[in-house]
Amino acid sequence: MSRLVVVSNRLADPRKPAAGGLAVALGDTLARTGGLWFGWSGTVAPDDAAGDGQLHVRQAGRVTLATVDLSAEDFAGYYQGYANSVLWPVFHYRLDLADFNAAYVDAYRRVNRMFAARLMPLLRDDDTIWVHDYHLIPLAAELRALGCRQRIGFFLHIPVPPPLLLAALPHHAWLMRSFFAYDLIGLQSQADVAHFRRYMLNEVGAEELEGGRFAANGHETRVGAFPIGIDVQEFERLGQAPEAQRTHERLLQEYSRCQLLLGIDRLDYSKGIPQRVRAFQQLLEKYPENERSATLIMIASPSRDDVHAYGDLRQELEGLCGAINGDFGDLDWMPLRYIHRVVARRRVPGLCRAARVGLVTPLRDGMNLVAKEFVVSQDAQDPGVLVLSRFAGAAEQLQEALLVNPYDTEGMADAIQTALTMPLEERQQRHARLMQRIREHDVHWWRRSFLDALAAPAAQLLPA
Ligand code: GDG
Repeated sequence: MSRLVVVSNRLADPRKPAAGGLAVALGDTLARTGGLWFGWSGTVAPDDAAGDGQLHVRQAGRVTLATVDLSAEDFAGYYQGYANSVLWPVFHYRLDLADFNAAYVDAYRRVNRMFAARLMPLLRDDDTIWVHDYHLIPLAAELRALGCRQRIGFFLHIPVPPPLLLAALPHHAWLMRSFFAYDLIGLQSQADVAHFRRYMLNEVGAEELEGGRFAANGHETRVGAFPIGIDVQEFERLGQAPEAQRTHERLLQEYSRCQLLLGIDRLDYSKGIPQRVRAFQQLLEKYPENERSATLIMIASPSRDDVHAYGDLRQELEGLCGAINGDFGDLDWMPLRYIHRVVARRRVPGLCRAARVGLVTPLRDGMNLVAKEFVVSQDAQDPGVLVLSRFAGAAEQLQEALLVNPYDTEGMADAIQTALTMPLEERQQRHARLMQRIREHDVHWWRRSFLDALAAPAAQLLPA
C-alpha cells in the first residue's frame, strides 16, 4: 500500500478532538499507512528573518506533520491576497469583491513553488499525493517541474463558477491549465463538474475523452464529483456526550415558550447571512403569529477579519440585527440572538437538536457541512427541518430539505413558515431520507471513493 501524503494550506492535529470531521478523516487514513501531512505552519516570520520557508517536522502518532513558515510579505500576498481576496470571491461568483492586485499572483506562485521545493525531498517513489483546495492549485505543476512522477490528486472544496466568470480572472488561463498536472481532480458537485468541463472545452480547447478525462497540450487529467460528507459516527458520539446534552437541555428550558431557528456559519459573505436576517424579519411581518414565539439564534464565528470585505459585512449585519431587535423585541422577548464568537464544537450538536429549523442559506457554497451536521443532530422521533439554499453544493444530495433561493426574501420567509408548521409525520419522513443519504455518503465514503479513483488506471470510468 502506498504512503499517503496530504497537502493543505493549514494542518490540524488529527488526535485533537477540536479538529473536526475532515481532519479526523484524513488523519485516520494517514495514521493507517503512516502518512505525511504537509502545509503552512501558521507562523508568519518577519520579512528580515530567515524564517521564510523554514521547515518544521514533528510526529503525531504515525503521522508526520511537516510545515513551513511564511514571510509577512508572502502571507499578505499569497494567503490574504490571492487566495482570500481573489480566488475565494471569484470562485463564489463575487467579481465585485475581488481585489485584482498584480502583486498577489506573484506571491501565490512564489509560495506554491517554495512549497514544492520543500516537499520534494520528503517524498518517496511510491507515495500518493493528495492536494487540497484553492490555495494550492498550481502545486502539482511546480512539483512536476522538479521531476515529481508520483500520482497527484486534487480536491477543490469551493465551487467552480461558470466559464465566463472564471475568464474574468486575470491569469485564468495559466491557473486553469495548471490543473493538467494532476492525475485526478475532485469537485464537490455535478454543477461544478459541468462548469469545469465547459471551461476546459471553450477556453482551453481541450479534447474530451471517456470517463471524465480531458486532454490538452499532451497532458491528460480526469475530473469527477466527490461530494464531501461528515463523520456521522463521530458527530453522533459528540451529540450523546454530556456537554451537548447539557446545551440541549439548557436551551429547551430557556426557550420553553419558543420555537428556535438556528444558523451557524463563519462570518463570510458567501453564507448569505444578511439575506437570512431579512427573511426572518419578513417572517415576523407576514406571519405575526410568530412574534414572541420564533427566536433566531445566529452564530457567525469570526473569520478573515483582516480582509476588507469581511469588516463591511460585519457592520451590515450588526445594523440589521439591532434594527430587528429594536423593532420587534419586547421586555421579555428578543427575536434574534446574534453571536459573533466561536461556539465550542462539543456544544454544536446540542444546539442543533434544540432547533426546530436549521437555516443554511448560502449564496454559494462548495458543499456546506453545517447542513449535514444539523440533520445528524436531530432526534429522529421529533426532528427539526432543514431550510437549505439551492446554491449550496449540499442541495444536490439533500433534496428532501426545504430548498430555497436566498435572494428571494419572501420565498425564504414562506419556507421558514412551512418548516415551523410542518406536521410531525412529514418531518420524520424527510429526516429519515436525508439521514440515509448523509450516512451512505459520509466522510469515509468520500475519502475512499476519491483515493480509489486516484489509484485506478486512468481509463477506468469515474462514478457518475
Ligand atoms: C469549506 C467550503 C465545504 C462553524 N462555526 C462554528 C463551527 N463551525 C464549523 C461547522 C462546520 C465547519 O465549521 C464549516 O464547514 P462548512 O462546510 O459549512 O464551510 P467552510 O468553512 O466554508 O468550508 C464548504 C467545506 O470546505 C468542506 O469541503 O463544505 O463549502 O466553503 O463543521 O460546524 N464550529 C464550532 N464553532 C463555531 O462557531 N465549533
